[in-house]
Amino acid sequence: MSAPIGNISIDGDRMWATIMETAQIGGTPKGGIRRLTLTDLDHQVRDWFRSACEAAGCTVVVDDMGNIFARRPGRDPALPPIAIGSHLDTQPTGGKYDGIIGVLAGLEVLRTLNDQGYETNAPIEIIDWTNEEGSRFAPAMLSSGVFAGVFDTDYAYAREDREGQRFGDELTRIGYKGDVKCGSHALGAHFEFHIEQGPILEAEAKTIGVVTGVQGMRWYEVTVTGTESHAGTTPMKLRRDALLGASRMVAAVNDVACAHTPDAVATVGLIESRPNSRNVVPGSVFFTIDLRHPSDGVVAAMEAETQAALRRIAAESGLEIVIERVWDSPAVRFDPDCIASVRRAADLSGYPSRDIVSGAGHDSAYIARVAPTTMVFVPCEKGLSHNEAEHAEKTDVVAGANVLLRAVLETDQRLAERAGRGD
Ligand code: HGY
Ligand code: MN
Ligand code: MN
Repeated sequence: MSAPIGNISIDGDRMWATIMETAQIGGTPKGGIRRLTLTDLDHQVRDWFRSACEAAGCTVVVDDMGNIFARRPGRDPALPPIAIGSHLDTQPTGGKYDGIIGVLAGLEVLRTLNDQGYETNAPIEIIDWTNEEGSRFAPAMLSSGVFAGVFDTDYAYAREDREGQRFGDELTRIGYKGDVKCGSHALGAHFEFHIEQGPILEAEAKTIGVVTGVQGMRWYEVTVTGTESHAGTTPMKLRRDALLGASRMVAAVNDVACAHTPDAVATVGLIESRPNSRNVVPGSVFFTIDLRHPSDGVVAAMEAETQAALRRIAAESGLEIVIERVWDSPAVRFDPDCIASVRRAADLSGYPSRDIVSGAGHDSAYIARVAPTTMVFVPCEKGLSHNEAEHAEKTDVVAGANVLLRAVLETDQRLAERAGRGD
């Protein structure tokens, strides 16, 4: 008979050592990680993860989107696996914890179950979802999106980075284009452990965020076209300056979010001015827009206001404009039973917790469409993330991993009983 769930704890030192070890793969001088998806560094950490899971007795399968599934067998192979998933790819100036603690806490859960000789009813699967960040290849959460049927592989393979490299070619190049069809197996449930990436838990001195859902988000690509001309000879009133117009548009995007405070956010994170020469009036500017709000209705209103503002500025400035919506991820509500298991695990473990809606996107937002899903958050310092200075306290990360472990084990028991196959 296995030990009562509440008495099983992970080995915090071992997990922390694993986080610090893999942080060296793509580690930056400022203490962050630069490990863009499908680069050689992503290849390296994938190989590391695969061998660590095999050493823990897992069978490892890679699907045709490069998602890695490390499965620990349970008592009843007929039960769909309970998954612990997140991502190992990072932003260009990412931190050590975003996505990474979710995958490595999953590995620690497996190692702990092995140490304890604990046999689950269902198999447990640790998943590394490819291209969660969407920084190199837009949109974000691309591979969990294919798994959930939101995108197909042809669309995904054709996505290009800013250098024109194709997702499918890069997946093949690093040897992670598996032959298993993405989305071809069911999941009994999906849990994701992650830093909050915002200021709320730290401000309220809460150790655990019981994540009830994810806000709505939309991405756009904008091209503004004017006329390249000589910086010294073109009179100001004759110019068609694409960068001047784009600058006014960036300010207008900011105004749209400010008109829907306190919950709306809007970001222009990527901008390219051409020909990018100091003595040429810019003739063309490409930039991206990221709009988010907990309500899909408000995101739609923000989209309409943004479109109107940008088209007005273009008309006033004599510029052409093309606005393309490249991603629409509606607001998501997670599974009530999974949420309750996280809340109970936090209470059982004596950690202060609060419900929270995720401002950041996560693979769980898409997986929630095909499996009962929720997330466990822990605070990060000053809520800072997507920054090399991202920091989480070891005690919080260990606490969160213990809540993850206990929520997964309780869910395993609940689902087995519901299937009439519990121990
Ligand atoms: O954009 C996001 O919220 C996530 O970090 N990919
Ligand atoms: Mn993440
Ligand atoms: Mn991220």
